[in-house]
Amino acid sequence: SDYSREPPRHPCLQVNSKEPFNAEPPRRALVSSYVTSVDLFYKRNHGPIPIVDDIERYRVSVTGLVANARELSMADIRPKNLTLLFNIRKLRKYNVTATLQCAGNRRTAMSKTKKVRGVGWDVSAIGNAIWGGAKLCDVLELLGIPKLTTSTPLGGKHVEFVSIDKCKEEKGGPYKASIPLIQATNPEADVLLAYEMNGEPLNRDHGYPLRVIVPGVIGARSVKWLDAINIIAEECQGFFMQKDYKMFPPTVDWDNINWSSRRPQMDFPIQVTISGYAASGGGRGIERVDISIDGGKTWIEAQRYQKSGLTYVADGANSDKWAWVFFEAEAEIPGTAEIVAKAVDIAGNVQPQTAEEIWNLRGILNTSWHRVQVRLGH
Ligand code: MTE
Ligand code: MO
Repeated sequence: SDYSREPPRHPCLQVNSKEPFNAEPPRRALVSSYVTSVDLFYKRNHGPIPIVDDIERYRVSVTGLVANARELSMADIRPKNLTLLFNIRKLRKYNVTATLQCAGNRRTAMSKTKKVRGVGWDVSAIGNAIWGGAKLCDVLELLGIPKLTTSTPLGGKHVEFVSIDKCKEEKGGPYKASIPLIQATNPEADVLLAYEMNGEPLNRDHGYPLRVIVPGVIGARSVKWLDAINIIAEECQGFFMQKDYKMFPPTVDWDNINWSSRRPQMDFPIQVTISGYAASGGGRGIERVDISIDGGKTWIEAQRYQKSGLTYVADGANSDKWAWVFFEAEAEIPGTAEIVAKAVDIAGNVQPQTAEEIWNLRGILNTSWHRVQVRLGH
């Protein structure tokens, strides 16, 4: 693998692995802004960052169980004013504010119960951005697959995203993942082929020139550096769908693991950190955030807010359904305290008390109460 042409990165990032490059921002920087700056957004890679330098020749092929396979150029996906004249059916650009989170976020804390394998993330493998791009459902409609389709006439039921980058988990092949066709063709699911992040063209780390954004779903399905979209009958058989990102109970260990016994993880569940974010997968809003300063014996409700345009909206209205919610609470802390934050989503999902009860072999989805020990004075 060639790591000689990696892009420049912000010096503040905590680097968890250099090759491939995996890094997260410091906790305080993360909650300083509702929309995470591109520089400080966590970076999760499985190989060297690919180089696409001839954008004119860049194509995404759409193939598989679809009647009219096609190659799409950037101009097809992101029509400039001039090319619009020649595109009879243009693809509208959408901006979707969505929180992306790695399933391995907070893995390090899970290792305290029992060691888990994987990149050792603290609490910042999560970020919120405004993604600009075409809706996947519109792209598929151009190719003859109507909105809200569960199966194509040729039997396609899943949409696979194949990338340009190569990784060792795929034995040198490309990173890939899939989502169900019904989700891909659902306009409400807001699945994007994104070419912008916070109003700027995607940078190399985040998938230039084009990536998938699957809101409300673990980051692993939001494939970067898109090369091909395949309509397939069964779920993608790639490593990251079948041999990773699955929840195994504590009775399963590396010598008795049966990967096919579990489904690939999709939605991410609820979680908060005391430094101030709460997020729930599947587009579910945050109903309440409770804060305790005595380790969970008594609770107070925190204020929640999101940003609408440039102003903060403090009614917890969940105006951006795919985005995290920031919270704030004031409490008087006696000498020492154990601060705990716990969120409830609109479906009534509550965070579990300890990582122990949800410990799993791959160390993913650590949604347990976040506890921070505080000592004042000295
Ligand atoms: N896409 C490709 N092509 N290669 C990758 O290594 N990593 C995935 C996903 N898409 C990955 C990828 C994982 S595990 C996560 S959490 C997100 O991208 C991270 O996206 P980011 O680096 O833009 O934060
Ligand atoms: Mo991830």
